Amino acid sequence: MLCTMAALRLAFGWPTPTELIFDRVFPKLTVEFFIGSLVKAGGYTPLKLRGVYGAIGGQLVVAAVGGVVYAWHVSRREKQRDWRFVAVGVLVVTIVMFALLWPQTLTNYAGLPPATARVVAALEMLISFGMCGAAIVWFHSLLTTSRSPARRDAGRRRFIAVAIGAGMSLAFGSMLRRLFQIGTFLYDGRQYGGPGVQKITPNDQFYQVSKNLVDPLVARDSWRLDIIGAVEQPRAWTFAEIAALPSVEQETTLLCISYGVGSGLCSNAVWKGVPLPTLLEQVKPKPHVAAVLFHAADGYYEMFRFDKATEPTTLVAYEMNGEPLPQEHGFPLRLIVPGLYGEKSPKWLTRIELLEDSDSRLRGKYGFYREQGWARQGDEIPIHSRIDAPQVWGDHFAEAFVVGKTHELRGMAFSGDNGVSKVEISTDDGDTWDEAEIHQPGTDISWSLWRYQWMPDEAGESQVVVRAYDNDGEQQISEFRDQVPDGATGLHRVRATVNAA
Ligand SMILES: Nc1nc2c(c(=O)[nH]1)N[C@H]1C(S)=C(S)[C@@H](COP(=O)(O)O)O[C@H]1N2
Ligand SMILES: [Mo]
Repeated sequence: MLCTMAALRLAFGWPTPTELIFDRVFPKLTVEFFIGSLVKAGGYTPLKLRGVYGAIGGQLVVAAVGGVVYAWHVSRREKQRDWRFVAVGVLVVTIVMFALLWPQTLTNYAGLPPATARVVAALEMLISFGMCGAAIVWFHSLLTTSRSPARRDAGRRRFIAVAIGAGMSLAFGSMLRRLFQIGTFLYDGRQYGGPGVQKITPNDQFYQVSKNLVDPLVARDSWRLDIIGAVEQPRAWTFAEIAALPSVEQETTLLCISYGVGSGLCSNAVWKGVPLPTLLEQVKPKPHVAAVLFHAADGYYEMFRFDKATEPTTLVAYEMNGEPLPQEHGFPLRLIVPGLYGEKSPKWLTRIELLEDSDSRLRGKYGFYREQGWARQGDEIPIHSRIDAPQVWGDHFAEAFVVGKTHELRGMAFSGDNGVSKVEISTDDGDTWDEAEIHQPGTDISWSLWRYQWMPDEAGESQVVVRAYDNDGEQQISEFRDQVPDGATGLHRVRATVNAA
């Protein structure tokens, strides 16, 4: 059964029940429980791995119980085997699992359109649970010795059973290794920061956040994007149809709600794509549309208010810094939603659903992260600023400053979707402030890079602090707030040691 699941996942991107169960359960956890487990496991990757081993163990236990029940049934009926009993069992388990996992059955890691994805998910379960049933019958008949004439034969049969079992374990192990190699473990949580920060983040250094064990590898030709729900004319587009529409190029910064003050889950790129309003015009939204709910190939779903979807800077993007969207950033197409936390910019987008204000999903909280309790207080990014250079280690500069010498401080400032008008630096823990130079200004929806020449005039310890203002002159919030669950606020403070010349 496990071999079948792994093979279907590797060859065709069919979702494994393990992944569907994870995604079904994850939104039901509270954000506090999730972060607590993550910290206990020592990070998101170790937590994901624990989940995988737990799930594999769990499936072995369930299959073993199935085997025991079958053996008990067969011996009670004094039969040699009973295919009917197994077939009914497999069907019942498939139906129950499919019903329990219904919302997640849209998942297809090759990017099949949602309706087909549902059929494929059902087929996957039927085939892999069927494999389990067949293996139980077959191993049982190999291992039952009551009717075999000679003891020698029984020994031989046992040997064959063990050899096949071992061979399958080896095959499963190697498929698991392959899945691990293409898994998110190597890049999920990648951060971008430090003295090397450039205005435009290179694609391979762009920060990365994924809920998945193995990210989708979408087949662009069979992939479709559809818009359904409260619209007059629902429709689906092929990739070529979207690429043929008038496009824009737009520099936009993304920032994850898990961005901690001074950390690196934030990057900036030039995205090319089609403004979402262009697609919305074609489907004619009904008058009382209040929100957009989107779905992705990995079963990810989130929503945001409708007026954000009608802004010309909300894009369906297919290029990043002049290249096709990299796989880990949402190939072939993702949403770019300026001003909202990164979780509202779905990658591997497959479906957009417009919801009327009467939709019950609006009143309950709905969304992969929203259900957990992230962004309860709103999904808009507040003003942020960060010191990137000289090199910072934890809460202090890596190297000491020298009295009378000029040192260049550098960093970024970002306000979501309201530009950056001013950046100020304090070298005395916020007692006095001096304006920094914005030498690489951004747009309303992208970060600005600033620099400041500091010549310390006395030796000792001090705190360097940065704060920014947006285009309305609003000042960055200085009160510290943890990133969990509503996103961080507070100023980036870095301890500096100043030595005498
Ligand atoms: N389909 C899908 N979209 C997704 C996610 C995901 O796991 N699956 N993660 C979200 C989160 S939490 C963030 S912060 C951004 C990260 O985008 P990036 O990895 O391209 O930087 O993608 C968002 N879109
Ligand atoms: Mo995120």
